[in-house]
Amino acid sequence: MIEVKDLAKALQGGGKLLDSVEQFLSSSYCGSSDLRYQRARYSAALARFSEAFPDAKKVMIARTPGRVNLIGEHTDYNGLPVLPIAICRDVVIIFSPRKDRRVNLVNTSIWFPPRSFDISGRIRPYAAGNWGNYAKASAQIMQEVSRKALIGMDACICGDIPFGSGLSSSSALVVAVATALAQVNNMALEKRDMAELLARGERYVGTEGGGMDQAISLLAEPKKALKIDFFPLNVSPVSVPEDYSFVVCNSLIAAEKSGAARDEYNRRVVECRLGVALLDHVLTDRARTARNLTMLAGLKNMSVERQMTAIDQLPDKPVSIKEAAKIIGIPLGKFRETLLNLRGGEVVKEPRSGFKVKQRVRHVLSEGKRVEQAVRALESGNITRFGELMNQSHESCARDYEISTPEVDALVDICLDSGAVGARLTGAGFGGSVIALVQDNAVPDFVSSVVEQYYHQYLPKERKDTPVSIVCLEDAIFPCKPCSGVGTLP
Ligand code: NG1
Repeated sequence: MIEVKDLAKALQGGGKLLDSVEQFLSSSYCGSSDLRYQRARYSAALARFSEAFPDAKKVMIARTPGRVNLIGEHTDYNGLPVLPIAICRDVVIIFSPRKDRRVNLVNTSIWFPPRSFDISGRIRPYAAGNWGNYAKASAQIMQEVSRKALIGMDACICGDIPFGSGLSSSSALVVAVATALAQVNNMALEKRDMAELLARGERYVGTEGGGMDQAISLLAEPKKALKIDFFPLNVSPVSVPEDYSFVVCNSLIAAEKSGAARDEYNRRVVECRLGVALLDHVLTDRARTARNLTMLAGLKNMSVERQMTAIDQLPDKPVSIKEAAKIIGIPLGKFRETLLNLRGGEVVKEPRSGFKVKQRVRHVLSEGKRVEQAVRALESGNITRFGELMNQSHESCARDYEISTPEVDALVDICLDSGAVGARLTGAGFGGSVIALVQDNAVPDFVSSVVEQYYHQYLPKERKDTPVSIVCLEDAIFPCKPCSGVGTLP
């Protein structure tokens, strides 16, 4: 642990911890923000920590980055790969162990009021949408895997990942709190195990997410994207072109994962499960040998042509679970239950109009292929091809998976018109951010053009309810290079 006073001195530019603190801070930025900014930010977090917990004299720090996914959307929970990078925006947690089981959290942002709870094997969640639920999610899963009763901590959180923007601020928070709890309880967990664990843990908040966000926040490497495979989790670093930036452009349409977007997300999960059941039926060979397909990933080694032939046999129109059970020829009761019950305990409502299976499966399988092609394009330095694949991915997300919005589509078009080699929505969708691939020396002109066309012209005209004038544009549009994953001090 480090003395609060020594940390404060180092953040002011002096004292015995200066070198180690500056080295730690520098892992937090990738050129778009400077050391001065990080010092000011950490100083504010330390001041807030000391104000809330004046008796704590020694602390530890962890930082966990947000991410942008370059390609591979809604593939992770289907067992197909993704290709994200960690970004320079992160969650910082300054913390100190307690003797009891209490977790006391304060936040430097007024949007997130203090939260306190006790760690136990069954922590009751706050109401949906409460930021404290992400900390509870971490505490509950960490307790689940520990043989002893975990002790709590006093902690201050300071994040600069814009929330509701598809940049995974929620998983960065989950990883930050879990990392801190692991430290104060001397739990030695491999990062890969922790990533799998926290993917499961975050389902506490009610979304049946895959494992991309937690994995990249923990395992990211500077200058590399990570191709992540699932079940089991496996990561392979992929170099990205050094003279290009990934520019994040927030549509400013909030993708709140605690509300309607969560229901839409979970519905996609059920649609994919239904796809698995129906494909298993149509692919069962003439000898009636069942293929035992459990995930869409089970079809990943099929050629594109064979995948398309299989998809062609799925019903064109949306299907109800009753209709699907009839097609497959199995009893309805158990089938409905296994499809609609999520692992976090939520039950998905069946839409009156039925589930759109065919187009969802078409997106997921084609997106899985695009990730493989995108990795090959990067490895061979074919940036134009990589950009084309980003554009195709967006098209598939918008048309088949229906996770875009008119604003996000308009922003993608504006990005391409402003000089991006490729542009697409990133993350769960339903609003959130677009990621654009832009050559470094073209970034300033690109940013001016998008600011003018989208933030000054399009958005105020189309969405009078979105207060662009009070948004800090540096938080809405910023270039990124791949950053490192979780860091701790000492
Ligand atoms: P975001 O954008 O952070 O809500 C979600 C899931 C990912 C992945 C993407 C879509 C969580 C925590 N994250 O990300 O696992 O499925 O959507 O590719 O649910």
